[in-house]
Amino acid sequence: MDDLFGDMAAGMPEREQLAEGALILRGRALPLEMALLAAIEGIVAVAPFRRMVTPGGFEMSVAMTNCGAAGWVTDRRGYRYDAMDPDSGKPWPPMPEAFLALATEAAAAAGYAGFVPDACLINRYEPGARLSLHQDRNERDFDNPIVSVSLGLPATFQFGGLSRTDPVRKIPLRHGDVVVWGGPSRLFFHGVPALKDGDHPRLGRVRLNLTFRKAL
Ligand code: MD6
Ligand code: FE
Repeated sequence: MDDLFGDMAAGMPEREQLAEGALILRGRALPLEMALLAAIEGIVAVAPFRRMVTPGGFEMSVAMTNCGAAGWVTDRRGYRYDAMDPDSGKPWPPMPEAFLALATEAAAAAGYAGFVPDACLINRYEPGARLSLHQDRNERDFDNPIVSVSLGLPATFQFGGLSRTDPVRKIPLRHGDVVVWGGPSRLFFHGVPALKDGDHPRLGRVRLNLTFRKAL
């Protein structure tokens, strides 16, 4: 169920603080659902999803693409932001207006007024795909928050602390949920365990996640 009643029936408040500086806004992306999905189709037509290779030589189970002035990439040389799509040699597609509007509005609602992302990483999970516990630290400064939008199949989000061995909370993220985090929790470890199979009415057997950052 995507509606507010569904969330409330499931015991999920509309706003939930995860940690200092980190907030879940349940269903915040739903009003823009169609615009977001159309924009993603446009991006993927120019910069298709691909499974990148980690510096250690492992192919990631999550497929990725980007839009905006900078895109997150990984290969044998390391993790970094790059203005160019390495597969095409051309700039990443521009950030769609609906993306920018949602990221800016959600950040402001969470207390981060003036956030203007220049990078959006789009993650595609199929059943079994996972993202192991990590910190997001390839951005130039950590003063800006990250805005994260979940679409499609539900996932469990693992949210830890500043140390890899800190206890991890498990939070369900569903279609339309937005997480904003920055400040004291900006460098907290987090991950997504293997996606469970399912069939989402709009996206089928897929979860998409958009993460907006100020990377440059
Ligand atoms: C995901 N998200 O939800 C993976 N990182 O599929 C992330 O790794 C992430 O959601 C930084 C900030 C927000 C995030
Ligand atoms: Fe991350």
